[in-house]
Amino acid sequence: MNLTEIMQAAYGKTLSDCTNSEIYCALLREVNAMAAKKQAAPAKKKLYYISAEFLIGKLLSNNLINLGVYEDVKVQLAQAGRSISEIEEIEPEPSLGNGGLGRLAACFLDSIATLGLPGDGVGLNYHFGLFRQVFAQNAQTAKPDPWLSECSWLTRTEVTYPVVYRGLEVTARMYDIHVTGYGNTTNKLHLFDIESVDESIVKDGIDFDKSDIAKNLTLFLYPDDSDDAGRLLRIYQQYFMVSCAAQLILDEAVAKGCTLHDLRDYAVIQINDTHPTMVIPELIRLLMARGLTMHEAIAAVNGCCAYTNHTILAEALEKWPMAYLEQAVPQLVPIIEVLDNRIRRKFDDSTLYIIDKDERVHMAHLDIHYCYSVNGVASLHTDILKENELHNFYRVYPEKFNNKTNGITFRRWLLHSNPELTQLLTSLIGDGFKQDATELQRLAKFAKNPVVLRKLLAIKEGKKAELKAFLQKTQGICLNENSIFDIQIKRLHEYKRQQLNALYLIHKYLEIKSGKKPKTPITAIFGAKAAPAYIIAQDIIHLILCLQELIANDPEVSPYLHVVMVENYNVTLAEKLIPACDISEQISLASKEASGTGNMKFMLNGAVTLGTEDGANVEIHELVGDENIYIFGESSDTVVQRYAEGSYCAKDYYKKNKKIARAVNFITGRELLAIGDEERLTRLSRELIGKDWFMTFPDFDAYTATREKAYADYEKRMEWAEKMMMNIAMAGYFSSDRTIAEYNNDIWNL
Ligand code: 26V
Repeated sequence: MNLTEIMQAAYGKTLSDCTNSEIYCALLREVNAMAAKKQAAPAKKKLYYISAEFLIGKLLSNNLINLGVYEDVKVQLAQAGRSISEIEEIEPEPSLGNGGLGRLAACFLDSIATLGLPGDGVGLNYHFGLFRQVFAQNAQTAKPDPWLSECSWLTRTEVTYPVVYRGLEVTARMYDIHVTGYGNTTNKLHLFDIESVDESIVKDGIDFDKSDIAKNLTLFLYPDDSDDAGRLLRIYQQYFMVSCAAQLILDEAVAKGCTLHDLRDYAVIQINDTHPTMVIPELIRLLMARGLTMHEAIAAVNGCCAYTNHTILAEALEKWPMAYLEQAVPQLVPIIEVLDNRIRRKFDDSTLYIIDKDERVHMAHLDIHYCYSVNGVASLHTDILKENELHNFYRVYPEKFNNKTNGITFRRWLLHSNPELTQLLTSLIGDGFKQDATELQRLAKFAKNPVVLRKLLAIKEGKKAELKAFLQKTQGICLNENSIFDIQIKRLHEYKRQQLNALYLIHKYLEIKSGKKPKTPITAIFGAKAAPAYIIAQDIIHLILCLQELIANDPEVSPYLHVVMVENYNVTLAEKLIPACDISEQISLASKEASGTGNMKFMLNGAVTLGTEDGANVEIHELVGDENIYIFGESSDTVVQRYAEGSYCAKDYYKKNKKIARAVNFITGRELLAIGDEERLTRLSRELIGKDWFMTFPDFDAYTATREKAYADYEKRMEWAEKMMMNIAMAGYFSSDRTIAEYNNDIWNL
């Protein structure tokens, strides 16, 4: 790639005379042209990864890396006095996901292309994605987050489909984004949209008229579903996505010679959580319209659909009232009824029914009956599905259940986000790990080598200084780079227990006040968005922001403890925070976090985990051993049992444990009330004492003690560096290349 020639041809200017935007747009066009040339010839059988979320992050650097031209471009820019990081800043980040599930889908697309497998993503082109988070008066407010612009990775295609609802027909158009594989072929992410969407109906933050479907269908990801209109809109969105996907799948299969009876030889559909579940009845409907009997259509669909479960939280398992489906997509109702009747005839067990006694459709049940594979996303999660949550289904379909422990793409989470570490690892073990991540294990032999360990520590220091500069520039936050960076970044949810972290910080604040100062100062960093309708989550953000203000203004404590909540946490921020982290907070209530993937990104970048035996933490623990991780808290068995017995009483802990009482009372104490909102703080404290549904109190003492132990160990720098090295060495298992190879071997057979 010759940038001088490209800029001359595009703008008639030298590289140094071009603006950053001009360079960004020219590079984008060039990358797209290169990617287009790398598309493989259509394979007979293809994977369709349908997902309501694809949290792809910025694409420029990632694509340059995958196409093998990143270094070249960086050098050419530098020679013209320009920097690649300034060009990267121009790119808007599409916020097409909530969190882990969407980011996983993006990592998977990268690995599918990298392994040279024929597989495309299918989703929706939300104009404003998830909201942009803005803090005001120590609280979260939500604003639209537009990302579509003239110069975009999205290309408009000529593919259009009709999508029919009760009393409404819209025309869908497909837009494509190239998915580059690392040194391999290119696949596509297909995002569907309609042209009648009207961005101007968004008023007042993210409020809009939820009833005008033709204008609002693809405005936002998961619009507020706290009311009926919001829930109905989600059904409209989901049906739009799956109807487009189904039409695309059938068209592509038929073009390759499929007779429809043999659909399974042409298509495999991975259903990412229950959001795309309606693809099952929709495909059956379309196959029947093309001449198959119901029986034949069901068999054809069953042969190509596979389902991934990403959560066991009851409130997150979708159950749509039949009345809503009647109102939006009446054509699916008789099909779903037939599917349910077949189950009722076959099994004398109402827990297996698709339609319950309240006329609600259990989307996960539909998936399990009519998919040929059902998988969980970490070993513990799959075990819990089999033994508890989906036990009755496991009994009748043991052969369908399998585990696929999540993974992350090392291209983005190591090569791109931490080139300095990548360079060190390459100098030690060569660059084979870039293709085969398990080669990282060869680093173990350097775990006691002081010269290497000092280099590792120096890289961490450098990334901390970089994060400091970045947050200073973008958010006006000033970090102490000589402190311990202790980071919790993930969606704000009670089960993830940011409130436990906050209780520790209150405890620590009070300890410092009483004269117990930490050897090395501590910086506790949070990043999290909360669903706008999730009141307690908003209250927890409020508490953290109030603590941040209180401590920053307390000269007795601020030299030793700094609480920071970064605004609008997203993929770009994660790429800066993770390489700079010392301690990775993975403190969900055991049994509740299906897997987590941030935990894997942190370990790969040499952070040490402080966590519960939950999700993939269990597998991290097994791999690195007790010496290289800080595990605390009650086991998932105990937690499951407590819920079953209904035996947990928060108030008992509050009454008996002085430290818990002191920390909880502080929430509504004089200092915080002087800064914060009384209603929010009281509600949160009442919630904790009266309910504490996610059991923070039983783990409080163990968490505090284990966190102190980690801080004490941090002082022994060489021993700490050894832990860092062992985490990196054992991270290879968590490459999404491994996960995708397993999906392909066990489920897709491409
Ligand atoms: C969704 C909702 C929606 C309604 C309100 C409450 C609520 C709570 C949780 C969810 C989660 C939806 C599924 C999900 O995102 N699961 C995440 O998937 C990741 C990738 O497999 C996994 O690493 C995370 O542990 C899991 O939470």
